[in-house]
Amino acid sequence: MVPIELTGRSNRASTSTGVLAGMASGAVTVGVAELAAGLMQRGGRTGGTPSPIDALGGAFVDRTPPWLKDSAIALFGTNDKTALYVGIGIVLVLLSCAIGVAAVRGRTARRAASVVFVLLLGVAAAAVLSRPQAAGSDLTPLALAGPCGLAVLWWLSTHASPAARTATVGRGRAPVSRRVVLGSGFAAVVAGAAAVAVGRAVAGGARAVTAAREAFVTPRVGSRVVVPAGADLGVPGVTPFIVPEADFYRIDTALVVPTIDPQEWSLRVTGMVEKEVTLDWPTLLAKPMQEAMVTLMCVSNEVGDSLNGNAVWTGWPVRELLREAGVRPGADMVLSTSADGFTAGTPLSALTDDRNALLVVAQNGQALRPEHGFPARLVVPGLYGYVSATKWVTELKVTTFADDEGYWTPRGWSARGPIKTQSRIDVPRDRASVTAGDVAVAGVAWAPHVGITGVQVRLDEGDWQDARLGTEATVDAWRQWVYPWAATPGTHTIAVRAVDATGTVQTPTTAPPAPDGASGHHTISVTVT
Ligand SMILES: Nc1nc2c(c(=O)[nH]1)N[C@H]1C(S)=C(S)[C@@H](COP(=O)(O)O)O[C@H]1N2
Ligand SMILES: [Mo]
Repeated sequence: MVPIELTGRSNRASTSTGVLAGMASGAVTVGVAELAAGLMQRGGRTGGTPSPIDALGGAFVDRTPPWLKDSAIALFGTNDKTALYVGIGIVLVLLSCAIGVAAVRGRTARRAASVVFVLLLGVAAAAVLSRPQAAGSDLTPLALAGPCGLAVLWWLSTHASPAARTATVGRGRAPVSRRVVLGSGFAAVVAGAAAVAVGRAVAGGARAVTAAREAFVTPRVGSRVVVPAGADLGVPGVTPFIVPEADFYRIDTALVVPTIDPQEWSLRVTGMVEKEVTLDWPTLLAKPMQEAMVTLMCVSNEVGDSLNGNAVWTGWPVRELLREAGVRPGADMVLSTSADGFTAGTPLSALTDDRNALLVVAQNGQALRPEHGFPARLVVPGLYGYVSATKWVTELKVTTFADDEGYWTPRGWSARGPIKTQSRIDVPRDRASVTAGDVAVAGVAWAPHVGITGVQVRLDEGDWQDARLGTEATVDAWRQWVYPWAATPGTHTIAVRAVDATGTVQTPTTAPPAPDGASGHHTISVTVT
């Protein structure tokens, strides 16, 4: 082993080593963040902008004064975005180098450089959180990348100086050779850059979707849907009357969420029509839109489960689109197809009657989330999702039940799927223990497009007692209910049943989800102490 002289200049790492340490740390930080962000965007699970680079770019553009924006466009034309990214890249490289050069200047300088590094992460985090539809989970890439980048910075900068390399010998560890330090530094730069490239490639079209969703302006509607006072009873633990998009259940056959740039999207109306119609995005957005509150239900929902949710949907009535195409006599079904090949067979009558089946573009006033069908999907009151709620919809074929079938029909599910009247106890939870005294038993009940007029609760083998209902918003939405229970010590069974607007009482007969929806009373057991 070559002994190292601990004198003069050799005691300090060179500026170039510092540059390498900084570049390596910066590349690893950005690489890990962009890779994680790309995977998140690809998974379609994000509403906001998890890529710190995109977030910084977006935040910068938002804060750019108009004159600068205009001159940037004048200078770079349609390359203005490329110019922005190049600019961000240059700034990041310079900052990384400065941090690295400082970090090899000894302990105190290294600490200071680390503080600056963390502050910059904070700036990136603020940019991410400032983006439209941002969620806390969008910070995951930065949370993963920060420690990695810092570790690279520390390892390289502590082993960069000859003094540090020999110092490790004193602690009984083998010194890290200069060659290993330099080699690791270069490898980290290359790996970081590769991760950036992979991350951005993986995100693919998801990026176009993010941009399009940010630019989306929810269309105006003639009359807004309002949640009537008392629809949400406010009982703690009960499913919110309007379920936030981020919490809305998701069911589909898509392994990878389709990413559709609305500029490339179109919907074709084909089959038994007078003339085929192709609807593109600007044309759809210019149509007179409506709002409808509709509770969406999955046929796979077991009694007591929560594969369902209520939302306000904005869209154009499907009947108007079918009117434009002109339905020919004899048709009784519309086979809707999604960009990923899924199909649903919906009775033509459910799309043309007055129930306001919508070609939806917004959920609760926001552009549809990618996983809920962006840019457009169907929502049909009263029918299970598998026969009606096609997401990423690209074709409506007017046809017959005799000639065509939806995706799930040959897989053991019935061709027609009206939603069964059902009710659920949300609180207390099954097998919960509660203290004796006043206990609110509460939940939701639904009979979409028919309406709920009563909910009854049975304790042990007692009589059915009326629960108090939340205000009805529309017949297409569920209703909350609450039953004030004077709980006495012991183990009790609680069952619930709904009564719909036709006076029909929910059946006690149990059925599994297949082929046309589960039935039976949701029954729970509670211990009172
Ligand atoms: N493209 C597509 N659309 C689809 C499905 C699907 O698998 N692919 N599943 C349907 C089913 S079974 C249900 S219950 C609803 C669920 O909609 P959500 O994920 O927005 O809650 O979407 C429907 N639309
Ligand atoms: Mo479903």
